[in-house]
Order: sequence, then C-alpha cells, then structure tokens
Amino acid sequence: MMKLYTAATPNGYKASVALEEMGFDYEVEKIDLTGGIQKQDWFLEINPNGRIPALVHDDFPIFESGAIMLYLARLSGKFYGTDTKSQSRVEQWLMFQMGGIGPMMGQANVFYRYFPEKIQPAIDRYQSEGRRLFGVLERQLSRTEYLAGDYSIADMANWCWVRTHKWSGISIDGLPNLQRWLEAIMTRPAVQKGITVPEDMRARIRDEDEDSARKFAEQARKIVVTGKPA
Ligand SMILES: N[C@@H](CCC(=O)N[C@@H](CS)C(=O)NCC(=O)O)C(=O)O
Repeated sequence: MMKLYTAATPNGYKASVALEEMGFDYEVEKIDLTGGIQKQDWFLEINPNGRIPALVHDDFPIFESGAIMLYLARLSGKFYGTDTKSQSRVEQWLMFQMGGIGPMMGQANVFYRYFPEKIQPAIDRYQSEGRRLFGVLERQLSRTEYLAGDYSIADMANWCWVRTHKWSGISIDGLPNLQRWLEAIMTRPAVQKGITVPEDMRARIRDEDEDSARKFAEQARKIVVTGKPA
C-alpha cells in the first residue's frame, strides 16, 4: 500500500507525476500547508523536515521529493536508466533540480510573490540565477531530446518546477529547446493526471485572479517567515 501526503505545489507534483507515470496504485492525503498540518508531530514522524511531499510504502516512510522519485524508479524499474552510467546521468539532472532549480525558483517565489516590501536585490539574485539555470537546461536540451537522453525522473522533476516560471517571474523567452521540452512533457497523459493531485494548482492560484493570488501570498509569507500556520 502506498500513501502520498501532498499539496498542489511543484515538489508535490514531482511525486504524483512519478506515481502516475510508473502506474502505481496509491492513496492521497491532502496536507493543508497554510493550516500548518506539516508541522504536527504525527506528520514529523513521516517527514522530519515538516514539508510535503512524503510517501509511505507499507510501513516505510520516505521524505524529500528527489528521494521519493528515486525510490519509485528503483521499485518500478522505469524512467531511471539501466546501467551505472545511464543512471548517473539521470541522477546528475535530478540533483541539478534538487540543488539548483528548486531552491532558486523557490526563493524567487518568496521574494517576488510573498514579501510585499519587495527586497529588490534578493528578487534580482534569485530570478537571475533561475534564468541562468534555465540556460543550462536549454544548452543540454539543444543536444538531447530529454535531459538524460531518454525521458526520465530527471525530466519530471525539472519540468514540475520550470513550468511555473511565470509565478517566479522568470522568462523562458529565447530558450526554444526548453519551450519544446515543456510542451512535449505536457502532452503526456500521466503528467496531466499527476498535476491534478491533490488538485490543480491553477484552480487555487490564478495569475489573472489578483485577489486570490494576494491572499495566498499573505498566507505563504506568514508560514515562510514564522514557520507557523497563517
Ligand atoms: N527539499 C524538499 C522541499 C520540500 C518543500 O519545500 N515543500 C514545500 C512545498 S513545495 C512545503 O512543504 N512548504 C511548507 C512549509 O514550508 O511549511 C523536497 O524536495 O521534498
């Protein structure tokens, strides 16, 4: 039995897209991040970091979205290469997302969206670093169809973040291969399903709906600054 604890965010979608792509049966429990459920003791037993996603397989808990993807890939034998070198290529681009794209876009979101005081040097730093990392993806994707050659968990991980580039205020103009890759992955039925678990992020925050975006930003700011529910 597999149970995914998640919310409508890029890191959450990494897990649900992987589960869908690999065809696993799983239950979902939606975690209300603004209610601070992820900081409760029972949840910290599953994810000591107090964040989503987390997966429990039988009695075995797994935290960190990249580790969840690797666990599922090993279990299914899918989207992870078949030998040490092909697996290393997948891991390199997965780590690139975990150590670069995710943290930089995440901080761009914090300073660009959630802080009304608009600390411009911080916004500039995280947006320009995000754009630089997009350039790294572009260069790789001008040589290969997918990041590690064949479509893999590395594509799923990076895609779940890069597709939200507008929310981070980072342009993908002038990056034709990145745009081609974004569109190609969006056509995959399992991906389309995965990004509706536990709900479609766009249903919660619509760029054109300023009021709900502002309310979400206020709640997110509170949790980012204090670590406590809004
Ligand atoms: N490195 C972690 C990051 C997880 C993470 O930052 N999750 C966010 C949502 S995308 C979260 O749970 N935020 C709520 C909080 O910080 O309390 C992973 O990849 O799983």
